[in-house]
Amino acid sequence: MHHRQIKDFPADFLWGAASAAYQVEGAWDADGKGPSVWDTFTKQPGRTFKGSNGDVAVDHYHRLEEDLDLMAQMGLKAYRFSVSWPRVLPAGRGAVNEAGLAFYDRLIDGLLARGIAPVLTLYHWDLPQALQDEYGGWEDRRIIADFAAYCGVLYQRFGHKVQHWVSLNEQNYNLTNAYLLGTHPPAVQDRRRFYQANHHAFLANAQAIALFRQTVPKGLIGPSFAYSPCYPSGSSPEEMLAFENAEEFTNWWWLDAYCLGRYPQAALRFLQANGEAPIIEPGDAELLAAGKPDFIGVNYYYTTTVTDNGLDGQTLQRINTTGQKGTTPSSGVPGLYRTTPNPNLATSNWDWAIDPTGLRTGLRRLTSRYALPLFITENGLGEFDQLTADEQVHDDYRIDYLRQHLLACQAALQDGVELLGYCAWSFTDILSWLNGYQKRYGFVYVDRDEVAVRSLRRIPKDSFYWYQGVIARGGRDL
Ligand code: BGP
Repeated sequence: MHHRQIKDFPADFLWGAASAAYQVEGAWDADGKGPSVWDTFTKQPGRTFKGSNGDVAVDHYHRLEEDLDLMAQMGLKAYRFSVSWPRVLPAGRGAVNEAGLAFYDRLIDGLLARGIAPVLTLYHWDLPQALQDEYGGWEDRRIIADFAAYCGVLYQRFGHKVQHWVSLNEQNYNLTNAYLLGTHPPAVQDRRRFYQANHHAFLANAQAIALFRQTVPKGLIGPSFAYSPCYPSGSSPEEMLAFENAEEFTNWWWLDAYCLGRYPQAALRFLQANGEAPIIEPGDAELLAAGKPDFIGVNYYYTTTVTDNGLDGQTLQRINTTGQKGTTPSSGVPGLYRTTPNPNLATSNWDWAIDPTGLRTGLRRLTSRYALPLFITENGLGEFDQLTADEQVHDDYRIDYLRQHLLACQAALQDGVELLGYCAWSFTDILSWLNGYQKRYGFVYVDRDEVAVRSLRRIPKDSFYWYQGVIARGGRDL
Protein backbone atom coordinates (compact mmCIF):
# COMPACT_ATOMS: atom_id res chain seq x y z
CA MET A 1 0.00 0.00 0.00
CA HIS A 2 1.49 3.34 -0.99
CA HIS A 3 -0.14 6.43 0.46
CA ARG A 4 -0.21 9.75 -1.37
CA GLN A 5 -0.77 11.69 1.82
CA ILE A 6 0.87 10.91 5.06
CA LYS A 7 -0.68 11.49 8.45
CA ASP A 8 1.06 13.76 10.96
CA PHE A 9 2.12 12.40 14.31
CA PRO A 10 -0.46 13.23 17.00
CA ALA A 11 0.18 16.47 18.89
CA ASP A 12 0.54 14.62 22.21
CA PHE A 13 2.82 11.93 20.75
CA LEU A 14 5.41 10.84 23.33
CA TRP A 15 8.77 11.50 21.66
CA GLY A 16 11.09 9.64 23.94
CA ALA A 17 14.21 7.68 24.67
CA ALA A 18 14.76 4.72 26.98
CA SER A 19 17.11 3.02 29.41
CA ALA A 20 17.08 0.30 32.08
CA ALA A 21 18.35 0.48 35.67
CA TYR A 22 21.08 -2.15 35.48
CA GLN A 23 22.39 -0.79 32.20
CA VAL A 24 22.82 2.83 33.33
CA GLU A 25 22.67 3.37 37.08
CA GLY A 26 25.84 1.77 38.47
CA ALA A 27 25.99 2.34 42.25
CA TRP A 28 25.31 -1.37 42.49
CA ASP A 29 25.66 -1.54 46.28
CA ALA A 30 25.11 2.11 47.25
CA ASP A 31 22.69 3.43 49.86
CA GLY A 32 21.32 0.08 51.00
CA LYS A 33 20.67 -1.54 47.60
CA GLY A 34 20.55 -5.34 47.66
CA PRO A 35 22.18 -7.48 44.97
CA SER A 36 20.24 -8.49 41.86
CA VAL A 37 20.73 -11.69 39.90
CA TRP A 38 22.73 -9.64 37.37
CA ASP A 39 25.14 -8.39 40.03
CA THR A 40 25.92 -12.03 40.79
CA PHE A 41 25.81 -13.47 37.27
CA THR A 42 28.12 -10.92 35.60
CA LYS A 43 30.84 -11.76 38.13
CA GLN A 44 30.93 -15.42 37.14
CA PRO A 45 33.77 -15.98 34.65
CA GLY A 46 32.83 -16.12 30.96
CA ARG A 47 29.24 -14.92 31.25
CA THR A 48 29.49 -11.53 29.53
CA PHE A 49 31.61 -9.81 26.85
CA LYS A 50 35.05 -9.23 28.39
CA GLY A 51 33.52 -9.77 31.84
CA SER A 52 31.66 -6.45 31.65
CA ASN A 53 29.15 -5.63 34.38
CA GLY A 54 26.93 -2.84 35.69
CA ASP A 55 28.83 -2.03 38.90
CA VAL A 56 29.47 1.47 37.57
CA ALA A 57 27.68 1.28 34.20
CA VAL A 58 27.44 4.90 33.03
CA ASP A 59 27.09 6.12 36.63
CA HIS A 60 23.67 7.61 35.99
CA TYR A 61 22.94 7.28 39.72
CA HIS A 62 25.56 9.93 40.50
CA ARG A 63 25.19 11.97 37.29
CA LEU A 64 21.44 12.29 37.37
CA GLU A 65 21.26 16.09 37.09
CA GLU A 66 23.66 16.20 34.14
CA ASP A 67 21.69 13.49 32.31
CA LEU A 68 18.37 15.21 33.03
CA ASP A 69 19.75 18.47 31.65
CA LEU A 70 20.82 16.69 28.46
CA MET A 71 17.30 15.27 28.10
CA ALA A 72 15.86 18.77 28.50
CA GLN A 73 18.35 20.14 25.96
CA MET A 74 17.22 17.49 23.51
CA GLY A 75 13.58 18.39 24.08
CA LEU A 76 12.43 14.89 25.03
CA LYS A 77 8.72 14.58 25.75
CA ALA A 78 9.12 11.21 27.51
CA TYR A 79 11.87 9.24 29.21
CA ARG A 80 11.48 5.52 29.82
CA PHE A 81 13.54 4.09 32.68
CA SER A 82 13.25 1.08 34.97
CA VAL A 83 13.22 0.85 38.73
CA SER A 84 15.66 -1.57 40.31
CA TRP A 85 13.59 -3.87 42.51
CA PRO A 86 16.48 -4.65 44.92
CA ARG A 87 17.25 -0.93 45.27
CA VAL A 88 13.73 -0.46 46.64
CA LEU A 89 13.38 -3.81 48.43
CA PRO A 90 16.91 -5.10 49.12
CA ALA A 91 15.66 -8.54 50.16
CA GLY A 92 12.99 -8.66 47.45
CA ARG A 93 10.16 -8.16 49.94
CA GLY A 94 9.59 -6.80 53.41
CA ALA A 95 11.59 -3.73 54.43
CA VAL A 96 11.56 -0.80 52.01
CA ASN A 97 14.87 1.02 51.43
CA GLU A 98 13.90 4.66 51.68
CA ALA A 99 17.20 5.86 50.18
CA GLY A 100 16.54 3.76 47.09
CA LEU A 101 13.06 5.20 46.64
CA ALA A 102 14.51 8.69 47.14
CA PHE A 103 16.65 8.25 44.02
CA TYR A 104 13.51 7.63 41.94
CA ASP A 105 11.84 10.64 43.61
CA ARG A 106 14.70 12.78 42.32
CA LEU A 107 14.54 11.21 38.87
CA ILE A 108 10.76 11.54 38.48
CA ASP A 109 10.59 15.05 39.96
CA GLY A 110 13.55 16.08 37.81
CA LEU A 111 11.75 14.85 34.68
CA LEU A 112 8.47 16.53 35.58
CA ALA A 113 10.24 19.81 36.36
CA ARG A 114 11.65 19.72 32.82
CA GLY A 115 8.32 18.88 31.20
CA ILE A 116 9.32 15.29 30.39
CA ALA A 117 6.78 12.53 31.00
CA PRO A 118 8.23 9.63 33.03
CA VAL A 119 7.54 6.14 31.62
CA LEU A 120 8.25 3.78 34.49
CA THR A 121 9.22 0.15 33.85
CA LEU A 122 8.58 -2.00 36.91
CA TYR A 123 10.85 -4.86 35.93
CA HIS A 124 13.76 -4.92 33.50
CA TRP A 125 15.39 -8.24 34.52
CA ASP A 126 17.20 -7.28 37.75
CA LEU A 127 15.44 -9.73 40.06
CA PRO A 128 16.52 -9.52 43.71
CA GLN A 129 19.12 -12.25 44.28
CA ALA A 130 17.41 -12.99 47.60
CA LEU A 131 14.28 -14.26 45.84
CA GLN A 132 16.32 -16.35 43.41
CA ASP A 133 18.12 -17.95 46.38
CA GLU A 134 15.01 -18.39 48.49
CA TYR A 135 12.68 -20.07 46.01
CA GLY A 136 14.15 -19.94 42.52
CA GLY A 137 12.60 -16.63 41.43
CA TRP A 138 10.22 -17.03 38.48
CA GLU A 139 10.06 -20.80 38.95
CA ASP A 140 7.93 -20.47 42.09
CA ARG A 141 4.41 -19.10 42.40
CA ARG A 142 5.47 -17.05 45.44
CA ILE A 143 6.92 -14.58 42.94
CA ILE A 144 3.36 -13.49 42.03
CA ALA A 145 2.63 -12.03 45.46
CA ASP A 146 6.12 -10.64 45.95
CA PHE A 147 6.09 -8.87 42.60
CA ALA A 148 2.65 -7.39 43.33
CA ALA A 149 3.82 -6.15 46.73
CA TYR A 150 6.86 -4.47 45.15
CA CYS A 151 4.68 -2.89 42.46
CA GLY A 152 2.28 -1.72 45.17
CA VAL A 153 5.09 0.24 46.84
CA LEU A 154 5.76 2.09 43.57
CA TYR A 155 2.06 2.63 42.81
CA GLN A 156 1.62 4.25 46.23
CA ARG A 157 4.67 6.43 45.91
CA PHE A 158 4.48 7.46 42.25
CA GLY A 159 0.93 6.72 41.09
CA HIS A 160 -0.10 10.39 41.27
CA LYS A 161 2.95 11.54 39.26
CA VAL A 162 3.51 8.86 36.63
CA GLN A 163 0.88 8.13 34.02
CA HIS A 164 2.62 5.52 31.82
CA TRP A 165 3.82 2.26 33.32
CA VAL A 166 5.47 -0.78 31.78
CA SER A 167 4.96 -3.99 33.74
CA LEU A 168 7.47 -6.65 32.57
CA ASN A 169 10.13 -5.78 30.01
CA GLU A 170 10.69 -8.47 27.38
CA GLN A 171 9.63 -11.47 29.42
CA ASN A 172 9.99 -13.43 26.17
CA TYR A 173 13.58 -12.45 25.46
CA ASN A 174 14.74 -12.53 29.08
CA LEU A 175 13.27 -15.92 29.97
CA THR A 176 14.33 -17.46 26.64
CA ASN A 177 17.88 -16.50 27.52
CA ALA A 178 17.47 -17.49 31.18
CA TYR A 179 15.78 -20.90 30.73
CA LEU A 180 16.47 -22.10 27.16
CA LEU A 181 19.80 -20.65 26.07
CA GLY A 182 21.36 -20.43 29.53
CA THR A 183 22.74 -16.98 28.71
CA HIS A 184 20.90 -14.90 31.35
CA PRO A 185 20.64 -15.80 35.05
CA PRO A 186 19.88 -18.41 36.34
CA ALA A 187 21.44 -19.94 33.19
CA VAL A 188 19.14 -22.98 32.92
CA GLN A 189 18.47 -24.98 29.72
CA ASP A 190 15.20 -26.83 30.23
CA ARG A 191 12.04 -26.45 28.14
CA ARG A 192 9.61 -27.57 30.82
CA ARG A 193 11.05 -25.18 33.41
CA PHE A 194 11.05 -22.44 30.76
CA TYR A 195 7.30 -22.72 30.15
CA GLN A 196 6.53 -22.96 33.86
CA ALA A 197 8.60 -19.85 34.69
CA ASN A 198 6.81 -18.00 31.88
CA HIS A 199 3.43 -19.07 33.21
CA HIS A 200 4.26 -17.54 36.59
CA ALA A 201 5.49 -14.36 34.89
CA PHE A 202 2.16 -14.06 33.03
CA LEU A 203 0.31 -14.44 36.32
CA ALA A 204 2.60 -11.92 38.05
CA ASN A 205 2.02 -9.50 35.18
CA ALA A 206 -1.75 -9.91 35.48
CA GLN A 207 -1.71 -9.57 39.27
CA ALA A 208 0.36 -6.36 39.00
CA ILE A 209 -2.10 -4.94 36.46
CA ALA A 210 -5.13 -5.93 38.55
CA LEU A 211 -3.62 -4.10 41.53
CA PHE A 212 -2.81 -1.10 39.32
CA ARG A 213 -6.50 -0.76 38.42
CA GLN A 214 -7.32 -0.25 42.12
CA THR A 215 -4.41 2.03 43.01
CA VAL A 216 -3.70 4.08 39.87
CA PRO A 217 -7.11 4.31 38.17
CA LYS A 218 -6.06 7.08 35.81
CA GLY A 219 -2.79 5.48 34.71
CA LEU A 220 -2.00 3.29 31.72
CA ILE A 221 -0.05 0.05 31.99
CA GLY A 222 1.17 -2.70 29.68
CA PRO A 223 4.08 -5.11 29.19
CA SER A 224 6.91 -4.41 26.75
CA PHE A 225 7.40 -7.24 24.33
CA ALA A 226 10.50 -8.05 22.26
CA TYR A 227 8.59 -8.23 19.01
CA SER A 228 10.22 -9.72 15.98
CA PRO A 229 7.58 -10.25 13.30
CA CYS A 230 8.23 -13.40 11.26
CA TYR A 231 8.51 -13.84 7.50
CA PRO A 232 8.38 -17.15 5.66
CA SER A 233 11.50 -17.91 3.58
CA GLY A 234 9.25 -18.73 0.61
CA SER A 235 5.67 -19.55 -0.28
CA SER A 236 5.71 -23.36 -0.22
CA PRO A 237 3.11 -24.84 2.16
CA GLU A 238 5.94 -26.26 4.32
CA GLU A 239 7.53 -22.83 4.65
CA MET A 240 4.17 -21.20 5.38
CA LEU A 241 3.47 -23.75 8.11
CA ALA A 242 6.94 -23.14 9.61
CA PHE A 243 6.10 -19.42 9.58
CA GLU A 244 2.82 -20.06 11.42
CA ASN A 245 4.71 -22.20 13.96
CA ALA A 246 7.29 -19.48 14.53
CA GLU A 247 4.62 -16.78 14.96
CA GLU A 248 2.71 -18.91 17.44
CA PHE A 249 5.74 -19.99 19.50
CA THR A 250 7.76 -16.75 19.46
CA ASN A 251 5.05 -14.07 19.44
CA TRP A 252 1.45 -15.16 20.07
CA TRP A 253 2.37 -17.42 23.01
CA TRP A 254 3.19 -14.27 24.99
CA LEU A 255 0.90 -11.70 23.47
CA ASP A 256 -2.20 -13.92 23.55
CA ALA A 257 -1.52 -14.70 27.22
CA TYR A 258 -1.19 -10.97 28.05
CA CYS A 259 -3.99 -9.61 25.89
CA LEU A 260 -6.48 -12.48 25.49
CA GLY A 261 -5.75 -14.37 28.71
CA ARG A 262 -5.13 -17.72 26.98
CA TYR A 263 -2.44 -19.64 25.12
CA PRO A 264 -2.62 -20.31 21.36
CA GLN A 265 -4.15 -23.74 20.80
CA ALA A 266 -1.73 -25.50 18.45
CA ALA A 267 1.29 -24.45 20.49
CA LEU A 268 -0.32 -25.63 23.72
CA ARG A 269 -1.14 -29.02 22.16
CA PHE A 270 2.43 -29.42 20.92
CA LEU A 271 3.84 -28.72 24.38
CA GLN A 272 1.33 -31.02 26.08
CA ALA A 273 2.27 -33.85 23.73
CA ASN A 274 5.96 -33.28 24.59
CA GLY A 275 5.43 -33.01 28.35
CA GLU A 276 6.61 -29.38 28.27
CA ALA A 277 3.36 -27.52 28.92
CA PRO A 278 3.05 -25.42 32.09
CA ILE A 279 0.94 -26.62 35.00
CA ILE A 280 -2.15 -24.40 34.97
CA GLU A 281 -3.97 -24.22 38.31
CA PRO A 282 -7.62 -23.43 39.01
CA GLY A 283 -8.04 -19.64 39.10
CA ASP A 284 -5.16 -18.92 36.71
CA ALA A 285 -7.45 -18.18 33.77
CA GLU A 286 -9.50 -15.79 35.92
CA LEU A 287 -6.37 -13.97 37.05
CA LEU A 288 -5.14 -13.59 33.46
CA ALA A 289 -8.56 -12.24 32.49
CA ALA A 290 -8.44 -9.69 35.34
CA GLY A 291 -5.04 -8.33 34.28
CA LYS A 292 -5.34 -7.24 30.68
CA PRO A 293 -3.11 -4.34 29.58
CA ASP A 294 -4.09 -0.85 28.37
CA PHE A 295 -1.46 -0.92 25.61
CA ILE A 296 1.22 -3.19 24.19
CA GLY A 297 4.78 -1.94 24.58
CA VAL A 298 6.66 -2.84 21.41
CA ASN A 299 10.43 -3.29 21.48
CA TYR A 300 11.36 -3.65 17.83
CA TYR A 301 14.81 -4.21 16.37
CA TYR A 302 14.46 -6.70 13.47
CA THR A 303 12.27 -9.19 11.67
CA THR A 304 12.99 -12.93 11.67
CA THR A 305 12.79 -15.06 8.54
CA VAL A 306 12.09 -18.74 9.06
CA THR A 307 11.93 -21.97 7.14
CA ASP A 308 10.90 -25.55 7.94
CA ASN A 309 12.92 -27.67 10.34
CA GLY A 310 12.84 -31.45 10.65
CA LEU A 311 12.45 -33.36 13.90
CA ASP A 312 16.21 -33.91 13.92
CA GLY A 313 16.81 -30.34 12.75
CA GLN A 314 18.44 -27.19 14.05
CA THR A 315 18.19 -26.39 17.79
CA LEU A 316 18.24 -22.99 19.53
CA GLN A 317 21.58 -21.19 19.28
CA ARG A 318 23.17 -18.26 21.12
CA ILE A 319 23.13 -14.77 19.64
CA ASN A 320 26.12 -12.95 18.19
CA THR A 321 27.85 -11.06 21.03
CA THR A 322 31.03 -10.11 19.21
CA GLY A 323 29.90 -7.78 16.43
CA GLN A 324 31.64 -10.01 13.90
CA LYS A 325 29.21 -9.85 11.01
CA GLY A 326 27.96 -13.11 9.55
CA THR A 327 28.76 -15.32 12.56
CA THR A 328 25.18 -15.94 13.76
CA PRO A 329 24.15 -19.57 13.17
CA SER A 330 20.65 -20.71 12.18
CA SER A 331 18.55 -21.30 15.30
CA GLY A 332 15.27 -23.13 15.73
CA VAL A 333 13.07 -25.71 17.37
CA PRO A 334 13.13 -29.20 15.83
CA GLY A 335 9.83 -30.04 14.17
CA LEU A 336 8.66 -26.40 14.11
CA TYR A 337 10.87 -23.82 12.37
CA ARG A 338 14.42 -22.52 12.05
CA THR A 339 15.79 -19.10 11.18
CA THR A 340 17.41 -18.30 7.87
CA PRO A 341 19.05 -15.08 6.57
CA ASN A 342 16.77 -12.84 4.50
CA PRO A 343 18.54 -12.00 1.23
CA ASN A 344 16.37 -8.87 0.85
CA LEU A 345 17.61 -7.20 4.01
CA ALA A 346 20.88 -5.59 5.09
CA THR A 347 22.06 -6.38 8.62
CA SER A 348 23.92 -4.64 11.43
CA ASN A 349 27.36 -5.87 12.49
CA TRP A 350 25.55 -8.07 15.02
CA ASP A 351 23.54 -9.68 12.18
CA TRP A 352 20.25 -7.98 13.10
CA ALA A 353 18.16 -7.47 9.94
CA ILE A 354 17.40 -3.80 9.27
CA ASP A 355 13.75 -3.69 8.27
CA PRO A 356 11.64 -0.56 8.81
CA THR A 357 8.77 -1.99 6.75
CA GLY A 358 8.79 -4.97 9.13
CA LEU A 359 7.92 -2.52 11.90
CA ARG A 360 4.92 -1.23 9.96
CA THR A 361 3.81 -4.79 9.20
CA GLY A 362 4.23 -5.76 12.85
CA LEU A 363 2.25 -2.79 14.17
CA ARG A 364 -0.57 -3.68 11.80
CA ARG A 365 -0.58 -7.33 12.85
CA LEU A 366 -0.79 -6.36 16.52
CA THR A 367 -3.60 -3.90 15.84
CA SER A 368 -5.59 -6.48 13.89
CA ARG A 369 -5.15 -9.22 16.47
CA TYR A 370 -5.54 -7.28 19.74
CA ALA A 371 -7.12 -3.90 18.89
CA LEU A 372 -5.06 -2.18 21.58
CA PRO A 373 -3.05 1.05 21.49
CA LEU A 374 0.65 0.44 20.88
CA PHE A 375 3.66 2.19 22.36
CA ILE A 376 7.10 1.71 20.86
CA THR A 377 9.11 1.37 24.03
CA GLU A 378 12.40 0.46 22.29
CA ASN A 379 13.84 0.79 18.78
CA GLY A 380 17.40 1.57 17.82
CA LEU A 381 20.66 0.52 16.26
CA GLY A 382 23.58 -0.97 18.17
CA GLU A 383 26.84 -0.22 16.38
CA PHE A 384 30.52 0.48 16.87
CA ASP A 385 30.84 4.28 17.15
CA GLN A 386 33.99 6.32 16.53
CA LEU A 387 34.85 9.34 18.63
CA THR A 388 36.74 11.76 16.39
CA ALA A 389 39.80 13.73 17.51
CA ASP A 390 37.62 16.83 17.90
CA GLU A 391 35.18 14.92 20.13
CA GLN A 392 32.31 14.22 17.78
CA VAL A 393 30.44 11.08 16.76
CA HIS A 394 29.19 11.08 13.17
CA ASP A 395 26.56 8.34 13.47
CA ASP A 396 24.77 8.95 10.18
CA TYR A 397 23.97 5.18 10.03
CA ARG A 398 21.95 5.56 13.26
CA ILE A 399 20.15 8.65 12.01
CA ASP A 400 19.24 6.75 8.88
CA TYR A 401 17.96 3.74 10.87
CA LEU A 402 15.84 5.86 13.21
CA ARG A 403 14.51 8.04 10.41
CA GLN A 404 13.38 5.04 8.36
CA HIS A 405 11.68 3.49 11.38
CA LEU A 406 9.88 6.73 12.23
CA LEU A 407 8.65 6.92 8.64
CA ALA A 408 7.35 3.36 9.10
CA CYS A 409 5.52 4.51 12.25
CA GLN A 410 3.95 7.33 10.30
CA ALA A 411 2.81 4.91 7.60
CA ALA A 412 1.35 2.70 10.34
CA LEU A 413 -0.55 5.71 11.73
CA GLN A 414 -1.97 6.21 8.28
CA ASP A 415 -2.94 2.51 8.29
CA GLY A 416 -4.99 3.13 11.44
CA VAL A 417 -2.60 1.96 14.14
CA GLU A 418 -2.99 3.83 17.42
CA LEU A 419 0.51 4.75 18.54
CA LEU A 420 1.05 6.52 21.87
CA GLY A 421 4.73 7.24 21.46
CA TYR A 422 8.18 6.19 20.42
CA CYS A 423 11.10 5.65 22.78
CA ALA A 424 14.37 5.23 20.98
CA TRP A 425 16.82 2.84 22.56
CA SER A 426 18.80 4.40 24.17
CA PHE A 427 19.31 7.91 25.57
CA THR A 428 22.98 7.64 26.56
CA ASP A 429 25.30 4.79 25.67
CA ILE A 430 24.79 2.02 28.18
CA LEU A 431 25.92 -1.45 29.18
CA SER A 432 24.62 -4.04 26.72
CA TRP A 433 23.76 -7.14 28.80
CA LEU A 434 25.97 -9.55 26.87
CA ASN A 435 27.86 -7.21 24.51
CA GLY A 436 29.66 -4.92 26.93
CA TYR A 437 30.09 -1.26 25.97
CA GLN A 438 31.23 -1.69 22.38
CA LYS A 439 27.69 -2.17 21.02
CA ARG A 440 26.52 1.43 21.40
CA TYR A 441 22.93 2.67 21.02
CA GLY A 442 22.88 6.14 22.58
CA PHE A 443 22.20 9.64 21.34
CA VAL A 444 24.88 10.59 23.84
CA TYR A 445 28.32 9.00 23.72
CA VAL A 446 29.79 7.96 27.07
CA ASP A 447 33.55 7.81 27.46
CA ARG A 448 34.19 4.32 28.83
CA ASP A 449 34.75 0.73 27.65
CA GLU A 450 34.71 -2.77 29.15
CA VAL A 451 38.19 -2.53 30.62
CA ALA A 452 38.48 1.13 31.60
CA VAL A 453 35.82 3.26 33.27
CA ARG A 454 37.66 6.39 32.01
CA SER A 455 36.06 9.85 32.37
CA LEU A 456 32.42 8.84 31.75
CA ARG A 457 32.12 12.18 29.96
CA ARG A 458 28.88 12.72 27.99
CA ILE A 459 29.28 13.77 24.34
CA PRO A 460 26.13 14.32 22.21
CA LYS A 461 26.40 12.48 18.87
CA ASP A 462 25.15 13.80 15.53
CA SER A 463 21.97 11.75 16.12
CA PHE A 464 21.32 13.81 19.28
CA TYR A 465 21.00 17.03 17.28
CA TRP A 466 19.01 15.29 14.57
CA TYR A 467 16.44 13.88 17.04
CA GLN A 468 16.25 17.28 18.76
CA GLY A 469 15.11 18.71 15.41
CA VAL A 470 12.63 15.89 14.80
CA ILE A 471 10.99 16.52 18.18
CA ALA A 472 10.96 20.30 17.65
CA ARG A 473 9.12 19.79 14.33
CA GLY A 474 6.72 17.26 15.88
CA GLY A 475 7.94 14.66 13.39
CA ARG A 476 7.10 16.73 10.30
CA ASP A 477 9.48 16.56 7.32
CA LEU A 478 11.33 13.48 8.45
C1 BGP B 1 16.40 -5.36 24.50
C2 BGP B 1 16.50 -4.99 25.94
C3 BGP B 1 17.37 -3.81 26.22
C4 BGP B 1 18.55 -3.66 25.31
C5 BGP B 1 18.23 -3.96 23.85
C6 BGP B 1 19.43 -4.08 22.97
O1 BGP B 1 16.29 -6.73 24.40
O2 BGP B 1 15.24 -4.73 26.51
O3 BGP B 1 17.69 -3.83 27.58
O4 BGP B 1 19.65 -4.33 25.79
O5 BGP B 1 17.48 -5.11 23.70
O6 BGP B 1 19.98 -5.35 23.08
P1 BGP B 1 21.52 -5.61 23.04
O7 BGP B 1 22.10 -4.73 24.11
O8 BGP B 1 21.71 -7.05 23.33
O9 BGP B 1 21.99 -5.23 21.69
